[in-house]
Amino acid sequence: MHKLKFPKNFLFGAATAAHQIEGHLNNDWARWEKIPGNVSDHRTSEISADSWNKWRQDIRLLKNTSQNAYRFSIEWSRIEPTPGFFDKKVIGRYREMIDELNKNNITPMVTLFHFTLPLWVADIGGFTNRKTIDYFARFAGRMAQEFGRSVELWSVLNEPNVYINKGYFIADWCPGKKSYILGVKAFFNQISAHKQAYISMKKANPRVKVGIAMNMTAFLPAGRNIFDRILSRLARWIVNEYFIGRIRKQLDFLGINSYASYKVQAKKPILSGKIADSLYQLLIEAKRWRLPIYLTENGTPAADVDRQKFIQGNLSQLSRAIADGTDLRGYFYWSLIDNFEWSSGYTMKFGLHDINRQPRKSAKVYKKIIEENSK
Ligand code: IFM
Repeated sequence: MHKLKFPKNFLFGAATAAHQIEGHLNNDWARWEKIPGNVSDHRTSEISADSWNKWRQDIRLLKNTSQNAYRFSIEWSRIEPTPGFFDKKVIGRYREMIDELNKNNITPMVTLFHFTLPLWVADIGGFTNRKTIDYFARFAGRMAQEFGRSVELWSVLNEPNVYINKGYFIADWCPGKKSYILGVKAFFNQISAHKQAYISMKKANPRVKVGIAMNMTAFLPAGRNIFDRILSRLARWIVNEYFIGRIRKQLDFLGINSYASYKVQAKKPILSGKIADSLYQLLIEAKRWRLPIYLTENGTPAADVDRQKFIQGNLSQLSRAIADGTDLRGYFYWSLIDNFEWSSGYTMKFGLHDINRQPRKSAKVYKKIIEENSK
């Protein structure tokens, strides 16, 4: 494979989320996943990869594969299990982990909402209740105060568009409330929650860089006719751009989670096929925001041979986008390790490592690319 080109200090990392790897949680998803029928393999996140206890092993996996960054989430329900009570022991445990990452020259990027809520927040209606905006901003400010000196990068909300779609429109994820009215309310309250979180985080520590991890889909018109072109532009605006446009002034960087691409046509089926270099396309489109960009997630649950090609192919698209002027600062593969994939339980395996932390060949392929491109 030819040498790719990445800027000096480029972050090569992997991503996880607390609920998917830590185990031992008592939040709204933990309650929801126990209801029969909600998770396809009838399993729960109860133990998962047990990263709450085995986090040192996770850092070792990062080290062994030469990664220099780790995106993970801090679990609100652990830190603030009841309103206004911030658990010092839990904060201390996350601090230990963050310090260990920094000691190993692994840059942390921290997410504050990755689909789960403390029970006391869920029980007032979660993001459908405007009070949650203030509670979330208070939590975010406190986290910036606690960790702001050791964590610069914050992908505050993870995939608000997916959360609303799956939680309220399709309703096959927690909170599983099928209602367009509630979904739209939660969507706009998340916009406000991001803005308020930005204010309280900057107040607590002006040094923090506040971003988002937005799930973005590449769309192209299937044909050259005007209808396909309008529809494709509309899809891009709704899925990728609207939320970002509303919080643009409260963003220090843009995080993109990329999994899907579609050709769009006015006749059925509306979504008609994939796009070959969708990552490249997304990155070029994202230049319009004039922000530093991180690929905060990108991964595949396919067989490992395909994952190896996926990583090679996608990193070469990134290198091309950088050469064409994208201010891309880092890439986080999803995921470091197999984990609890929401309503699919453990049936989808995205990991560079299996759940017992054994490396797959793709972990070695990634390591090789990182080493060759960090010289
Ligand atoms: O596992 C999820 C993650 O929580 C959010 N982004 C997509 C991943 C794979 O489906």
